[in-house]
Amino acid sequence: MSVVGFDVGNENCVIAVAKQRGIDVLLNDESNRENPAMVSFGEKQRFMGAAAAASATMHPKSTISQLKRLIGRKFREPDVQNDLRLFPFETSEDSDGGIQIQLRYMGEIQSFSPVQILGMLLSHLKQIAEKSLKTPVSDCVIGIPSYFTNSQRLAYLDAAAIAGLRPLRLMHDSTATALGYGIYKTDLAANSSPTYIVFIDIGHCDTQVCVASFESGSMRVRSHAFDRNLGGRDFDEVLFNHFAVEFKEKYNIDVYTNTKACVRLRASCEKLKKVLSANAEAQLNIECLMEEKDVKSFIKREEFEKLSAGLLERLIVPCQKALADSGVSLDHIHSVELVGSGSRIPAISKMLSSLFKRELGRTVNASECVARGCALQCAMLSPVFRVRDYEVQDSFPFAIGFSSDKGPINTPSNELLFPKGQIFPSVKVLTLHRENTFHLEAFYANHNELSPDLPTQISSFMIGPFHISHGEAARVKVRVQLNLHGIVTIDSATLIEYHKENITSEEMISEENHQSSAMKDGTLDPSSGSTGNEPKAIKRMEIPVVANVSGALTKDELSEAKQRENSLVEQDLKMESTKDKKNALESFVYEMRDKMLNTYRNTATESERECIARNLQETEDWLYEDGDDESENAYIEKLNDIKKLIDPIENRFKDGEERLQASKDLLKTI
Ligand code: ATP
Ligand code: K
Ligand code: MG
Repeated sequence: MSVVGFDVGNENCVIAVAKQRGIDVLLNDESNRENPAMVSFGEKQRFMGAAAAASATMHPKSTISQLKRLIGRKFREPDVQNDLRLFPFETSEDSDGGIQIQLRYMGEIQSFSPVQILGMLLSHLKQIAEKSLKTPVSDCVIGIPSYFTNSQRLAYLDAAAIAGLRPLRLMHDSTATALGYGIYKTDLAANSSPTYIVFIDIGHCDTQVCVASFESGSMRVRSHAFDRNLGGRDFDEVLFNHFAVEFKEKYNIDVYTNTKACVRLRASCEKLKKVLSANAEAQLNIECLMEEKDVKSFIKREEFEKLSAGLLERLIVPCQKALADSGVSLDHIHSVELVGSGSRIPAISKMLSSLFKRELGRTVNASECVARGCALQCAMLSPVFRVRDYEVQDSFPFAIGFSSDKGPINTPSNELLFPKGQIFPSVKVLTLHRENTFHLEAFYANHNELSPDLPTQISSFMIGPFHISHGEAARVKVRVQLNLHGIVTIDSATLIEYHKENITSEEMISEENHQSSAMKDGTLDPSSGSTGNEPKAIKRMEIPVVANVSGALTKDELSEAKQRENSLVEQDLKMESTKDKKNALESFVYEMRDKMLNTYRNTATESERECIARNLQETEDWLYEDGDDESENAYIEKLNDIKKLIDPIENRFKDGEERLQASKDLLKTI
């Protein structure tokens, strides 16, 4: 069983694996370490990763990228609408307000949810890993942005399940980076006070900042901050808009009205941006962009930097926020590590090093750190692997509150159930005074932290039914968890009845020390987390909990999605083997044509030669016309037909060769 980490980016995916001697990044078929995060639908088969990227400009409307932007989101959210305007593929709203992607496949328009498409991508990454490692891959850790909501996290788990993966943890990208940084840095242990590091990850669509502290044998995330809508692609867009305006004037074309032109110009602007990272100026040349016009232009790095001044300015915000939330002052920061390929723009590091008043650290592999950290975490969580003891404490970036039919539930100090910055996984036990079925509601408590257009609701739970015999003396203990994935669950609800005269316990919230509770046998210890002196229970009973979770697939939906994925895989395999058969026929035609002219020249009669030459020509013509897109069997039959004509000649030739050899051998013995 392998131990694998996946960084699924909006643009690039990286796969890392833990081996005894360290972490390796896996290569794909093209020998690249990064895999384009794309899925493309051809007429009769899908293409993934590098193959999908190759068909993106040819089939813009059926090539899906930047999946993380859509996963676990609702169609009408303004952020989503903004993204959809940029995407070349068609979408619509489903009956639950979710997103459906429409594209042509097998001769008709078909719909897929972002979860299904992410499942395809994950399954592709899984295949690359399995091929490279030559073992099945299932246990894994997958990186996610720290700002993902409960539904986005659930959607990731569903997509992983469709792909046949078992995530041991969905891990915040920056936490993974920090783990990879800290575990090998034994010098951090030498200091008596913690070492504070800032990690800044600028990806294709987002920016994530985190402050982490390192001590001997442990690390702890102090804060996460982010800008969900600021990444490399925004710099591409600056160039795109600049040239769109220029081309309108210069060539009188409006690229905004033409999907293919948009896709091509965007791709060229991204390339241009990369050129400008290493050069002071860059040329743009696109043949036949639209209306049969070739376009040409040129830009200096200076001008690009001026155009992106507003974006650079925005980068400051999450950096300052992370620092402020961590409570660590700038002069206590040991180093600032810049990662994510979006950060390769020179103006970005210039701006950040003046903001943090120092040279930026470059200890971390900027494009592989997330996957490497995930693989390490997977090794730590996997029972089959031994890693040195190292404690990872992550903190949750959103405050989570609970309310019941009776109103909000707060701690005695009037705090929320999981305040912002809560170290997780975390278990809290609610002790409530209820006499029959009740509801609990989990929600993100601070709308501003969340992004104004995301729903604050997380899940609702129905606890019950139950019956009590001693009204006053009964309490319900609800075990609430913010789990390793950052998902809110209710693990259990227990009805506990006491002797009436004994009851002292009021409604309360207590924190469960999950290390010690793990050693108990799963039943709830009434004293856990409380100050002790609790009365003896006379009766305890498990109460059913029904969760109404928004964002997750039901069991039936999940198995349906898995089935659909299986039949898509089958169709892909069928098309692959059809292609192989077609190629085999084609090369057989060329090989035989050559042999008939050379090797078999003297073995075949003239009429045989003519007949076969005619047949080979006919087959070749067929391959380019009617036979261009035929069934696997059609190619096999054609191949057999020609073989039947050639076999007698081949046999005669072999006999001749054998006789020749025999006479040679005879000569030698004489
Ligand atoms: P996300 O983290 O948003 O999910 P991702 O992890 O796929 O996305 P990265 O691979 O870290 O993103 O970065 C991709 C971005 O980096 C793209 O916008 C790409 O254009 C940009 N990029 C790559 N190389 C360079 C370069 N040399 N100069 C400038 N930008 C670059
Ligand atoms: K990446
Ligand atoms: Mg990334």
